[in-house]
Amino acid sequence: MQQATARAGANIALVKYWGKRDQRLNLPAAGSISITLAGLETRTTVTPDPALTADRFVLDGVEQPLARVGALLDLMRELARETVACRVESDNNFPTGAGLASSASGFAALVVAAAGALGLELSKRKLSELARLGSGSAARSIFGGFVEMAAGQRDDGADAVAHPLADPPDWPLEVVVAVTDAGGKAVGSRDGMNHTMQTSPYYRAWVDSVGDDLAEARSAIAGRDFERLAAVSEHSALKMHASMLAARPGLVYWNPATLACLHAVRALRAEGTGVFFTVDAGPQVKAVCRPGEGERVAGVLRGQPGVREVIVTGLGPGAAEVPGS
Ligand code: 2P0
Repeated sequence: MQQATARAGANIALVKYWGKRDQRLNLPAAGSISITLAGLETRTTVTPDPALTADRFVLDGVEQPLARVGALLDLMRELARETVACRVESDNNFPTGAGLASSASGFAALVVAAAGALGLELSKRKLSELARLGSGSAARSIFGGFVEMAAGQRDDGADAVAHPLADPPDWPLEVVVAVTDAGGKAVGSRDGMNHTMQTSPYYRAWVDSVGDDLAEARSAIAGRDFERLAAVSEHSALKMHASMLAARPGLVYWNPATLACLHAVRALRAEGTGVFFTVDAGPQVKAVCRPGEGERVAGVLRGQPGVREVIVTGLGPGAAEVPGS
């Protein structure tokens, strides 16, 4: 056993995940397709320490309740036939909990670092399954570039894992993140999706329509067809938000700056710029751009009222141990 450090990029879904078929194992009700980002990442160090009586988890310098991190460490220790307590130190280079998928990069980095620290040699498929237990979207950040997450059919979740569709250099799209509110969100993803499942009359229609969106996105990615990917991605994002808006009480994650950015992206596309938007369970807008269009789109989004910060990035690799750490 030894200290190990891993990094993982956040990912943003183009075909969204919203709803579960099993709460305990965190099994999604439908598949999803995402892109893993280069610039928004979590770095996590796991240090097995026989002097500790219990695990400790420090995020961005602040001690946190163990919760899902402790449960995942328990499971991985069981796989390694170890009992040693661990110190987990994790840092995000972007705002935590504001709809920038910090749980995705966080749990992906955690499982890779913990596997290294506990001496576990695991396949990426197994790492994806373990990351999913921490957070459904984390299963996707194990891989880089374009990634598909399967809903799976098995009760034990062994087939609810992600797999890569295309590597970043194959289609180097750019991504502009417009941060419209740096604070934490009012309702977390997990509570928000459960509330939508339980109360939204549109939830069933949402789940039933994801299969068609996945097929369309898969085919658009295989053919590098930006216009088709734009259409299906905006449709999936707006449809997910429609299901949330129809919950009781309705979940409204957007603020005026969010909406200003959506209109700005549509206006850019109408003028011929290769760009489309997506929005997760938070107020930030992610604009996905054809290679070379990112800076121009960033300039326009920076000028929208209420936009606090704009981050320009691209597609990145999957989670990996940091050598020599
Ligand atoms: C996604 N989101 O596909 C969707 C779109 C947010 C909106 O995956 O309960 O933090 O831990 O499995 O992964 C965020 O949900 O939820 C998410 P859990 P997670 O990216």
